[in-house]
Amino acid sequence: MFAALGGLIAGFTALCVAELVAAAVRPEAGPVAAVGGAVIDRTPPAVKDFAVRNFGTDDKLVLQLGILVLLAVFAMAVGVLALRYRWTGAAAVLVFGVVGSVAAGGRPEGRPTDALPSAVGALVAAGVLYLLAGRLSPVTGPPPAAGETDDEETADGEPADGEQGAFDRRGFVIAATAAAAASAGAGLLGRRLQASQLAGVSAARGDITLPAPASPAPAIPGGADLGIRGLSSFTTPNKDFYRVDTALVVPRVDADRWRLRIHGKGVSRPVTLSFQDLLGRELVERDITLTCVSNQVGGPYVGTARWIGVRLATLLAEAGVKPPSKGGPADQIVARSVDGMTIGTPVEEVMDGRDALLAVGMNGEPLPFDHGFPVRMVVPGLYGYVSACKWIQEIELTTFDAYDAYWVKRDWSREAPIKTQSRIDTPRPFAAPKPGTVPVAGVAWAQHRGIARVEVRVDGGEWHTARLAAEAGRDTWRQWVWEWPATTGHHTLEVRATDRTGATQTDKRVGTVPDGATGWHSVVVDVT
Ligand SMILES: Nc1nc2c(c(=O)[nH]1)N[C@H]1C(S)=C(S)[C@@H](COP(=O)(O)O)O[C@H]1N2
Ligand SMILES: [Mo]
Repeated sequence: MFAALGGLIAGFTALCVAELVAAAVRPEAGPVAAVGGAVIDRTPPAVKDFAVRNFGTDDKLVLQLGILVLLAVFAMAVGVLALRYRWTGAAAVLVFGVVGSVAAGGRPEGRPTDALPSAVGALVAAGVLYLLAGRLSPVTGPPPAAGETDDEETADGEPADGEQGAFDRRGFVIAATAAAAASAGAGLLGRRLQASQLAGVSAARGDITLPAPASPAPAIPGGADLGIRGLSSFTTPNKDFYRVDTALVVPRVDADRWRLRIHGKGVSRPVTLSFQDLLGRELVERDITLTCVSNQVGGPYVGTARWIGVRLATLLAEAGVKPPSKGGPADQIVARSVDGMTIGTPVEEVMDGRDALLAVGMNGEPLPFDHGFPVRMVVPGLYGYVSACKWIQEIELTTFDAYDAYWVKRDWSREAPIKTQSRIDTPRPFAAPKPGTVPVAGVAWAQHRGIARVEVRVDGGEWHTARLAAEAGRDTWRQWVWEWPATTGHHTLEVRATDRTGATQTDKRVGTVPDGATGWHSVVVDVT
């Protein structure tokens, strides 16, 4: 019992000390974040998909809790081990340090110093465990005076803590308390330092004023938002915008020190741009709907924002890049983020005239940290994993043959245009509306093709054409509504959309891997 407690305290020490060192190195290098990141990198697509689906954005919290629980179990085991074999126990703690260090240094963006938090944390923890284990070993020399053997375990003849003899309990408790308190102090100080660093970057973001765009977004037609209760608003507020990424610690980039490098195959004039360089260029503002390939039929990973940024095609053309159709040698743009993500986007689509942006703003403010501050890519019509690199810092022109980006190495498709989809937002599943007219409403999207028609049917009957909201553009979703004359009973509502190429959404259900889910969204309701 005491041995396990000693192990736990040593584990706690390791984490707290590592937190303090991470404040000096960088928050991402902390052991839990590093091991978590390494786990994410190695998660098979099916599991990642399961995590995104079941825990949503909480998947990261679940992962971190899982790591902590495992660590606690191991720490207790190591504590028990240390009781018997002091040196081996301390050495076992160092093994954890090595795991954390390798995980931190081995991340795609890992730097050698990233190994420090885990390494230092483990060293200190090994020392603490060694000392605590020493307090637990039977006291040699004369047995303690009768008055000092003070508890039940020894009183009934059972040695304390299994086969352990009498030990200096008071000494252990004092040492353990001191170790725990010192660790907590170090941990709190580490957190404090990290928080004040973050506060500095946040304040700097708050001070940024985005210039007015040279090309403002076309006005959203009044009828684009049907204003129906339960229906997603046309523009998704930043705080409600879905977030999907592999970052356990959201990168906080200093915009003043940020640079973007454009180089590679067919780049005759490589460039490096600063944030001010971007703000000084012609800014374009557009409403664009972003969608995640991991979105299930009917799922939440889709949203529309008003993005402001620089046209990527213009920057590429200035750098001398030509699309493959004009004889350019590169067919893939590989975007790299500060957190080591790589995202491969076809050059042809980026340069075909669509509003592919290096975005600096989202819904009237600088990009939120969660959504890629200071700069990210947004390309209408392509799923986020092949187009929407957040925290971008490098654009390399290459070929699809020469390089597979992060998700492609993990079984997702090289190219992934967004599939035509529609979703019923209201009524909600298992809602119980009253008989009579019930508005069935939702959104449909087929970015860069546009939505031409949406149809709804009840219980597999005839399709009814829904009323479409005014079209804001081909790159955004479109709301729709159908007034359902609902009758009492259990009913299944289904929806399908047709895009402007005339293609109707297939009813064939496929999962999200490798290039996006298909099938019709259905909702079951009980009219009473
Ligand atoms: N650096 C980085 N950029 C990234 C990702 C990521 O994991 N890391 N995920 C991509 C995916 S899969 C999607 S769907 C979009 C989501 O953007 P959002 O979180 O702003 O909605 O970001 C893309 N850009
Ligand atoms: Mo995604």
